[in-house]
Amino acid sequence: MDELLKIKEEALTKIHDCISLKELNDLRVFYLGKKGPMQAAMKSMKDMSKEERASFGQVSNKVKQEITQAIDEKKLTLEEAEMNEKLKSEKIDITLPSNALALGSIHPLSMIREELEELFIGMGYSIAEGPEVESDHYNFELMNLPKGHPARDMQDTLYIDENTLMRTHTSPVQARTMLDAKGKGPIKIICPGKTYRRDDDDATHSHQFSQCEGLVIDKNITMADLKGTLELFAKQMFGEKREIRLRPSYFPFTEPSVEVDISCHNCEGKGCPMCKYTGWIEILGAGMVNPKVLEMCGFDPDVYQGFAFGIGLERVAMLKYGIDNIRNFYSGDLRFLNQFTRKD
Ligand code: FA5
Repeated sequence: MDELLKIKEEALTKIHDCISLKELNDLRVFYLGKKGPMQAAMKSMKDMSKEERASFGQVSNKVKQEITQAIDEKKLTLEEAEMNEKLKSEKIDITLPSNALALGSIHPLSMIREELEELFIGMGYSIAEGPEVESDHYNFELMNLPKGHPARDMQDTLYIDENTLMRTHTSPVQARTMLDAKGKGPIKIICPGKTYRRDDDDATHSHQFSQCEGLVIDKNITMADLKGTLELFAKQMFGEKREIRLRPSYFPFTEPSVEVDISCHNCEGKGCPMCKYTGWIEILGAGMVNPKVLEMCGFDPDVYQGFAFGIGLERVAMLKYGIDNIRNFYSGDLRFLNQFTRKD
């Protein structure tokens, strides 16, 4: 009996002090298994009287029960502690700042193009496209610039062969759109895209640049519609206070033709280096579609009229963002590009 109680005390102490499930399992095997001290003590039963054996049996069962219960309770405690430890080690601190993702920025020319597209789509225009490698026919002939026309010199051309060229402006898309419409209006399109000229590169000129063409054809279109549209464009791109001024000009494909100036947003029209002290900055060419062009492109000029404009996108971006050299747009220099952060 003393031996049993000694075994119990020793087992309960060891169970109490045990710190891992593995150790606890070893204790279970040791104290409750066949080769443990309990079994060894039981062997002495054969020398006992019947009464002694009965009470010894009772006590040994009780000891076994107590050890089992102690092990079960300890197991629960250890499992809980283990789980808590695991949770602690796997805890995620969602308040920690994340690693910043290196986001690219939208190219300033794309920003201007997208802004223009949004503005004109809002006014019911759709976006038209045309090829950059264009035929002389669309780029010049249908724009009322037959071979030998002196105004062809206004646009120094990169020819691929006698009849194929890199488009010098987005105006051939006017002809393509009108011919597609087969003489039936209305037409309301803009066409942003790349254009090419044999110009010497300098701070404001590039051999490849971007334009945005605009064309509206319908009945009863007047110069007032053109002016209202361009005024809205100027205010949207450069601010509510902007005004526009139309100066007579010449383009073979529009009659009358105008150069459009915008009041300088840098000096509010007072005069500064940006506007060469005139208070105005030239921004685009425009006019009423020449009846000859309408006719060549399948529209009856007695029924339909239209206006058209051609905006230099680099020029708009340079004015809007205060960029002083057109080459910045094409250099891919990240110090330049990173200044234009994404709106989103
Ligand atoms: C034209 O190209 C006409 N097609 C515009 C037009 C369309 C007039 C419809 C009437 C009706 P112009 O050659 O002026 O026009 O060019 C228009 C704009 O393109 C210029 O105001 C300028 O901003 C830009 N541009 C012209 N050449 C270059 C160049 N080498 N580099 C950068 N921008 C240029």
